[in-house]
Amino acid sequence: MRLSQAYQPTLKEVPAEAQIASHRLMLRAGLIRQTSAGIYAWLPAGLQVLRNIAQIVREEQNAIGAEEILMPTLQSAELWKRSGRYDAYGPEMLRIQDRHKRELLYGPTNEEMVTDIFGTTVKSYRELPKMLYHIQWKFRDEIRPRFGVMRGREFYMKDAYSFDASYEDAEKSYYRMMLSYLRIFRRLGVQAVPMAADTGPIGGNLSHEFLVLAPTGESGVFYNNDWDSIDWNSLPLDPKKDEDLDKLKDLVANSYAATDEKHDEASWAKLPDEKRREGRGIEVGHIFYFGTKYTESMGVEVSGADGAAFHPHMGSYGIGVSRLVGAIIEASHDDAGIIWPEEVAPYKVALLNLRPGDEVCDQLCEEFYALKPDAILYDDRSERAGVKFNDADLMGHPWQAIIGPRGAKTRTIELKNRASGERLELTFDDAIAKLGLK
Ligand code: 5CA
Repeated sequence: MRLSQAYQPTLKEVPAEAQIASHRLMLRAGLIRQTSAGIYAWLPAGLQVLRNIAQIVREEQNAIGAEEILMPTLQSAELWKRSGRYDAYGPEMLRIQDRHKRELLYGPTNEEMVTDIFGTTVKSYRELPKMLYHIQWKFRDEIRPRFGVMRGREFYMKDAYSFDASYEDAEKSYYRMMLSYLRIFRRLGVQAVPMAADTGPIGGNLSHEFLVLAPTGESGVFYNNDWDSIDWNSLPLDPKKDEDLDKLKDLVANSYAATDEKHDEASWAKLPDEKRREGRGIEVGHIFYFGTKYTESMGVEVSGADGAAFHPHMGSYGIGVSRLVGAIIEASHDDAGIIWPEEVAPYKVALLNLRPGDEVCDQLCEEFYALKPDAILYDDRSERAGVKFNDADLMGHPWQAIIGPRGAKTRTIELKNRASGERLELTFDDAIAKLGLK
């Protein structure tokens, strides 16, 4: 994309309404605009990041055998009356009436709807297990929406739902999902630690939240630093193998991690000093096992091997996709701007032409840009070099390729790594090889 043509309205001033770095940077870099309290429009670069995150989530969910569906945002109040949650959910639920005076609501989550769909389509234990997910907008009329997309009223969530024949099977689905989550967060370039959690209005008795470690997080966290070093994507754990899921369960049970709400001083005291890590975290995911809570209340049964009907066991598993955009920035930025992890960045490379109008400079830039226009944001604006450097740092693409009139004569490019600040002077060919653009 050519920046001279791109719709990326950056702000020079620091927006007064934004209290935390990610919110400020998302507004300044032109990723989002607020349209009303807690509701945002996503501009091209922000939308690209949102899509990149959703795509990684999708790939890792598919890898454990979950199947994607798409349920609507609007739901019938009837469904929620069947489960008993219509009144229980309270003022966070946005309730709507249609022209026939039928009660609808903008879905805050989809347990009822997916249970109903499952119940009308799956009849036998032979069809189990089933794991369905969708990535869809949700609405919760938060009393105090704040911190930009971190606590919005309308937000984008991946929610998955598992259906199993027994507690044992459901527990396997739960840990299979946990492994998928650990892999997702690692690919997103953030470190997220699962911590035992309360279940709140979703219900159930087995639950973990995933916290991304960031100094501005809302929760205090205490954890064993073994969590820091595990690369979940290269660890040979196979989500299809029960014994590997048992290994994960043991690992979670034996590596202390808790938010301040659940922190247990006695267990913490047993950890040697050098293993203890304290910090703050942002909740980016939450998983629940709640047994037959919804299948019972909504009267959903399937027939068992012995012919007798039973209520399938369920779990639900959420990831805050839009919140993650903010959380990633909280975990990865500096005073100059955003530092995007490679897999989520809107573009891999910002190409800075330091002297538009200089024939040699323009030519080399065009040659570079033509290699992969989808991966390159080409700053071809007639701005001063300083402005381009600042904007590139603000927007946070993993690499900056800097071409000036002097270097252009010898086909030399300067590469700057946004995260480390490292600078390399390379020939054109070496630079494009280094960036994998060839
Ligand atoms: N039904 C379950 C699992 S699918 C559920 O709704 N869980 S949740 O309430 O914990 O939400 C899942 C994730 O959505 C949270 O971990 C958080 O990352 C994100 N989330 C929740 N509320 C908001 C909000 N107001 N703004 C942005 N993200 C949110």
